[in-house]
Amino acid sequence: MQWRALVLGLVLLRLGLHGVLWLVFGLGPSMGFYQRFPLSFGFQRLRSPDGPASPASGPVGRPGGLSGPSWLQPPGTGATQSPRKVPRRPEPGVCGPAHWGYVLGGRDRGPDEYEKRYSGAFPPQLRAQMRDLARGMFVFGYDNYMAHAFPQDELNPIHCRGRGPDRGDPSNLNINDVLGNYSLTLVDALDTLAVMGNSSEFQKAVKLVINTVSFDKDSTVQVFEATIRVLGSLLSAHRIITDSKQPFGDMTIKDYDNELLYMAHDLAVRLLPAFENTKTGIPYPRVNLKTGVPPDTNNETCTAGAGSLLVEFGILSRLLGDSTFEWVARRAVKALWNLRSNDTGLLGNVVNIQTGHWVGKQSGLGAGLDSFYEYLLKSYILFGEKEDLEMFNAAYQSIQNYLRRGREACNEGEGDPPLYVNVNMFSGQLMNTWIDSLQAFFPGLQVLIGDVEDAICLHAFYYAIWKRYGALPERYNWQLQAPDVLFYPLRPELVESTYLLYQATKNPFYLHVGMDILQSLEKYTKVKCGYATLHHVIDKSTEDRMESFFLSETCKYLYLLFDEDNPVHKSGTRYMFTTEGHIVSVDEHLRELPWKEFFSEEGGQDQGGKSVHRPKPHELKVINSSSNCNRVPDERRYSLPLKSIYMRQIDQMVGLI
Ligand code: DMJ
Repeated sequence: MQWRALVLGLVLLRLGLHGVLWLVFGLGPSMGFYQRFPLSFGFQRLRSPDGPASPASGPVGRPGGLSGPSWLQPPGTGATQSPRKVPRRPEPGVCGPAHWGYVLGGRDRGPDEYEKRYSGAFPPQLRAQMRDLARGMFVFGYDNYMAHAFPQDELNPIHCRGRGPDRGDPSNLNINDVLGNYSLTLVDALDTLAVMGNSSEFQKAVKLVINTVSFDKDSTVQVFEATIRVLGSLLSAHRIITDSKQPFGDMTIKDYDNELLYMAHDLAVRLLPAFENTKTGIPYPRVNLKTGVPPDTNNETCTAGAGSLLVEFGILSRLLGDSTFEWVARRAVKALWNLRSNDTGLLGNVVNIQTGHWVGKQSGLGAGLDSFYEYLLKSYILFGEKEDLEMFNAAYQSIQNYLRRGREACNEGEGDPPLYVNVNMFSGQLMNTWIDSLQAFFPGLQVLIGDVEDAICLHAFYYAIWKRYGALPERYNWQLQAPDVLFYPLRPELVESTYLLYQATKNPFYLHVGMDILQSLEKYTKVKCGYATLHHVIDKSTEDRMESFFLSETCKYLYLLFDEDNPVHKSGTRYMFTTEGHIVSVDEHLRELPWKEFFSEEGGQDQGGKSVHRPKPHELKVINSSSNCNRVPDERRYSLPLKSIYMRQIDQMVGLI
């Protein structure tokens, strides 16, 4: 009897092991819908490395250097590894269904047909169940924040307490860069409430923000974090409130007098000192909201931090009719852009704002650079300024030339599947063998430009890592096939890309990915009063922190993935997401330059050759206090139809959404 039980046990163990291997190394069951969506990607493709990775040392990346995956080799060193040409963008008018057809392999099929065909692969009831699970996730986190943490910045979900800046340790930048003592989580979550159609809570939350949040605080925060999490959210909520169409339900606020816009202006003015007294025009990374740039401040900033302020600052400028904010943000982008390597066209990840010297020469798609690229494209989508698109296109080509390794096509040909690695900005040489979890946003950006096939592939790589750990480690070493940095702070990037790829392809594969992510978040991160950071993706221990982007991004993208009829994709208005996931409608009004009557676009001269006044850094405050602040957005402008030329541009850029 015992003997039989032993044999049965061994058989079951073997079957279980097979199941685990299949889940870890494959991308999931071979169901019908994969037949038209042939993705075969898993870690088994990698050859075992001969030895441990040696980051940034030795001949890594040189032809004939270390053996291992072909990602170690620079582009152009193997028969199948020439630098990839950026695929031709769909022509205006070819976007949409025809392009979707192309993505899925049948040129003549529109998304509806695919939806019909695959609807059985993810039943509508299951979709509704997942949508409710995502909403429940948000509500649990939000309610607990309101009950245990508000008015503090963040929720400590394990001990059910609030968290504010670490006054005892000003060098604790992990906390102090983000937490400004301004009810961060509530502010950051505003538009998620609207997207989920919760008008009563949205109205309550907006009033609470108006009545209780102040920026007159002795807090030294990172300019970038304050911009994307707070400024961006205030502007997004303001636009939702003042939208004459109200697609999310009644999100109007009784007697609303543009208070959120004024608050955004107040915050932005407090951030402006970061742009003064900098020799390059690249801003200081941190300011004190009361006193300006601290005397002992650091002159080094990361590229993404300094160069991804243009969307929020540009929106603010265009709503107020005050060029100052856009001007300083644009000046920073251009200053960084001009410092790119002449040889590779790449930028590094850390720069000295006074000397323009690159302190960090690593060029990649993750930490330090991610949203820099994202905002070149998104600024163009929003404002229609051609130079932003030109910079983006050039950057994208350099990325293809130097960062992309592996074979040319996603799912066929010899060699390893493509991967984007970290290289030295000047030489293009590989600097290390890890990628970080922030880089998982990139497939979403590729969807926006129509490079969907490559997006599918990179997303699959990240999903394979997720499947292995039930989360994304902060850094994953692709040579060792193991995490380098083990925490997962509930980041949204993989969900964001999953959502955008689902919108582009309508392939239910992405719903399965979303379900998988939802379920592992529930399983490993849900704690007594919210969702906790995973301290260790392998042993699944947790940390007592729930970052505000969990509510503003992770939950929002998960919800939108399953909420097929959400106004974000069904109302007829085109929405763009800021890097913090805040929705902004793409409309004509934001493509106007309300200050054109005062300043010409090109340096110092108007079109008639007359010299005109340009704002100089030392004049910034004067310009602001002479204030355009009272100039409120003209409601009539909102109802103008988009000009067809802009429509075409938008189609070209966001036609897939
Ligand atoms: C968010 O604050 C934003 O998405 C930002 O662009 C990157 N980091 C976090 C999420 O991981």
